[in-house]
Amino acid sequence: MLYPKNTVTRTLISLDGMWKFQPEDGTIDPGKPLPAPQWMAVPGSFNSQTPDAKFNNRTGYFWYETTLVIPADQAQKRNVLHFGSVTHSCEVFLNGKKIGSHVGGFTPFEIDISGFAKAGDNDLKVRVSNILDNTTLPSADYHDGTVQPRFDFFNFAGIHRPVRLYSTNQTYLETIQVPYETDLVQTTVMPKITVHGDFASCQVSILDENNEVIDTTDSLTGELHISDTHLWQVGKAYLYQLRVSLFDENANLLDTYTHQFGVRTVAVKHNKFLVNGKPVYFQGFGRHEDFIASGKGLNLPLLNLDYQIMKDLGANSYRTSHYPYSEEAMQQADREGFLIIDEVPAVGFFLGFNVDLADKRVAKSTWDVLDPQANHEQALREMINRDVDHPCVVMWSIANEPAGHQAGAHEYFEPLCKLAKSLDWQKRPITWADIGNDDWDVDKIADLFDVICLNRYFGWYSEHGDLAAAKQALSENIEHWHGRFPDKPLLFTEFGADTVAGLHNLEREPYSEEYQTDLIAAYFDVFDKYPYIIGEQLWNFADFKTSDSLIRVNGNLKGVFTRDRQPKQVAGLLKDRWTHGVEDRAAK
Ligand code: GCB
Repeated sequence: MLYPKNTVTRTLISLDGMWKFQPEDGTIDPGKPLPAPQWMAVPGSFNSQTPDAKFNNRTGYFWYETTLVIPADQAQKRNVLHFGSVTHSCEVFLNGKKIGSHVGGFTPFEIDISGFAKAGDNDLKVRVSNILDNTTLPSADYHDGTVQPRFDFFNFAGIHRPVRLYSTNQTYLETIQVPYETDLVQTTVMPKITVHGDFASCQVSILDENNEVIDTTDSLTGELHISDTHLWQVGKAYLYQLRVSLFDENANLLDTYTHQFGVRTVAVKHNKFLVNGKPVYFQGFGRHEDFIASGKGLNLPLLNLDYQIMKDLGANSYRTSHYPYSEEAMQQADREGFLIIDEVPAVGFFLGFNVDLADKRVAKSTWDVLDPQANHEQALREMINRDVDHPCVVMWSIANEPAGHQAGAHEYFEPLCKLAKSLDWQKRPITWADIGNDDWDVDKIADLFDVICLNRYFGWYSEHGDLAAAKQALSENIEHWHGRFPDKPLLFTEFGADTVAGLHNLEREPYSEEYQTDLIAAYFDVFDKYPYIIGEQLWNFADFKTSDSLIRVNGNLKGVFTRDRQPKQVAGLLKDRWTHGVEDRAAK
């Protein structure tokens, strides 16, 4: 699936704006106008656009409605509706007829509406579900019409990313991927292009950043060459474009599309993570797509601000915890030279988490009770197909904090790891974010992955308030993991402390800005001792909304920034550290 763009042969119409919206209540007929609608902004979560908590927390089905106007000259063409994402699943109706559906809330899908749409006004309705259960990604307990999330972020739902109508001719480019081989100077590009329909000839060219053509072929399967390659580098992006054009026998243009890519290599070797053959050190965050009013909806000014804040601190990376972020976020990471760990929404795959925490014993294995394999495979396919050509993506994360220590975990993950490698022409490294319960002595899955990512909360959920003990536990944990997997790099993908912005405490106690600063500094002291630690990504970039619970006061407060992006004290520590010595940390 190609990211929708206007080109000489393609017209793009945005359907973003105010749509009509109504929770399902037995009165809705897809063939008739919604009987009692309210306004809802698209893109955006529906949960944070009213002050009514009961409404915002509701579980079930929700209807969106808008008028899709197709200009007469466009009606002759092939017309496609493209959704950036609808969370978590949906059915789409045009003029009262169901024309498609999609499961999975964080990846795009599209529907060819040519046979159903007419010139002029068309009634478009989307029936969205926010129901999650034992088969879905993310995972949740679904009982008596309510969802109990097994994850620590608010179950935002709705039409989260842009909705666009685009038109093509009957012959069109279906997919483009840009596999290449490079010795970092000479690059050979072997595009993989699929076309629907007939064409007489084609032209495939590589353009540099000045839009100069640097090589061309007249075959869809031809090789192209870049001599003196401008590499895509961390913090110093360079992006090429592959332009593909199809012609009929009279040399009329049938379709044309330009697809962006960057050239760089990624490898894991002897405890190091190499980009373009040089070790890198990941500095950055676990994050969330989360904000006031827009919820998880695409918010471009916020997206830009977040990159600027992260760059200002000297961050060079983040993990898309705990689901693939918008394509626009990945495009920006390509431009800014960020390193992205791209994560599927496999979160909450740990049954009996509380029981396990309390007495280290679970009645039944997660892998006997949950049944998410088919959806997990689908989510991996959709994420990798969407993001495979983004140079920013340097690693796939197959899950966050699964019960990797329970019986059946290895059998569950092995085929998914193979699938991830098989879908990716680059064979990027794969990882998962390990939870403390699935520790070095009980883990059954680490051998499947290239990098061990650790989420650890010494000094917070254990050794609470005692940083000397936390440092000791952290060091021991690192040494144990390294002892068991001496060749695998370790990357800390979560560590942090809930911190109430503005709370200061002379004794530097938990929840104060001082404690958060001390805890992060303590982790840094420990990390610097070990050459095989390849990075530090704090939890979290910013405070974020969660469901209510005894340990969540106005959400998760482990942000380095508040939800409205005001810095806490620890931001100064990060800037001091990250704007100095990153090369030394990478080379240590
Ligand atoms: C974790 C989870 C993350 C939570 C975090 C916390 O381990 O991966 O989703 O938000 O802990 O703050 O408890």
